[in-house]
Amino acid sequence: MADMTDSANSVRPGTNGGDAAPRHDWSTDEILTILHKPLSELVYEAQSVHRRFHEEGTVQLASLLSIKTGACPEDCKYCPQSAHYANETGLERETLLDVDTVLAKARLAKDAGATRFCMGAAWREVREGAEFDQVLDMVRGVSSLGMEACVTLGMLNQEQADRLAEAGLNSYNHNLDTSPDFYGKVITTRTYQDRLDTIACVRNAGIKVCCGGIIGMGESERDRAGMLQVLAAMDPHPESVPINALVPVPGTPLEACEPVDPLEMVRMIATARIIMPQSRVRLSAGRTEFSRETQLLCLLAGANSIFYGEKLLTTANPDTADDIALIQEAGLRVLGGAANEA
Ligand code: SAM
Ligand code: DTB
Ligand code: SF4
Repeated sequence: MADMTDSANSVRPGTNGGDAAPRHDWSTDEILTILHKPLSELVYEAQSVHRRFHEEGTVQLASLLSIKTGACPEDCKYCPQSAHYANETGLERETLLDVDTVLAKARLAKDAGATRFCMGAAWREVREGAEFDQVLDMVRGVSSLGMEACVTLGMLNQEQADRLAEAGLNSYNHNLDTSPDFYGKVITTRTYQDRLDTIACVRNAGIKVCCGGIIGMGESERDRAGMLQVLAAMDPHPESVPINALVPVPGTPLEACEPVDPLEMVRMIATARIIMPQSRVRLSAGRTEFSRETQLLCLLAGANSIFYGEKLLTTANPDTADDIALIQEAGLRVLGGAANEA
């Protein structure tokens, strides 16, 4: 195998050298070596891979909507929607939104330039019944608007994934969140293997996989590399890899975590780009704490999507006009075109 410590000079980074097939055998040590490269080299390498695999220079705008908020039985320590911390966070629970409300939001997002609409439910898992049928209608409605429909509904089984595929779902978001080693410090109510099993059902149903994680929860750099190792071992790689910086919500057990060093976010994005060259790398939660310049660096280091709209699921996100200006300042274009004239 090639010595990947000098991959920029020896082989096409992220691939098996001469051919363009992405690699799935990255070791955690190799990934750690990339994460630790001198920043100028790391960003150069990531930008080179990015240009080779994503010639068009576009950024996808994905809008998010929480279709069912709060009261989630899981204990994810970062999450304001967990019922375990509801007394401390004070987040109001809401029942599932109706289909018309969701489709009206999707239309607004489309008019503002988004080409992907992601709907999130604070569920531990999907359960058959009227609520799931309602979500299937939302998926049908969003796809019929010509947008990529994405949902994140917790765990699911094969039959449920097949029904989502039939309804026209483009992607299912289910994150690993962190490395297998650190995972138990963040979540105890579902296992890492549960997550991998859900992702396998999504893949088997022919739905695109959106899978990434969070940095800034107290994990080590080896944990960050370990999470990327599991993602890159997936064959094919997840089509979409969201990298979130922890939003430390007051009342959650992780409220006092140190803010993520902006350059660590750049490093994480650049490394994801290098080892998963064809994936869409999403600069996700945490942008309100990052300067314009940090976000520009992330775009230069290979991020080619952002969440767009005033809200993520329950927390704030930058202004849409600022985001369009940011993309223009980077010399990039919005995927799909609608927002480029704004
Ligand atoms: N309940 C579903 C699940 O866990 O798969 C879907 C919704 S959940 C909110 C989706 C993802 O959002 C989580 O896996 C996590 O990576 C991310 N997330 C949640 N709270 C966050 C926070 N405070 N900061 C950064 N990312 C967060
Ligand atoms: C993902 O990786 N990040 C998004 C999306 N997938 C669903 C969610 C971020 C949530 C941030 C906390 C909140 O707004 O509640
Ligand atoms: Fe529930 Fe998802 Fe939040 Fe975990 S991340 S508490 S599963 S909504």
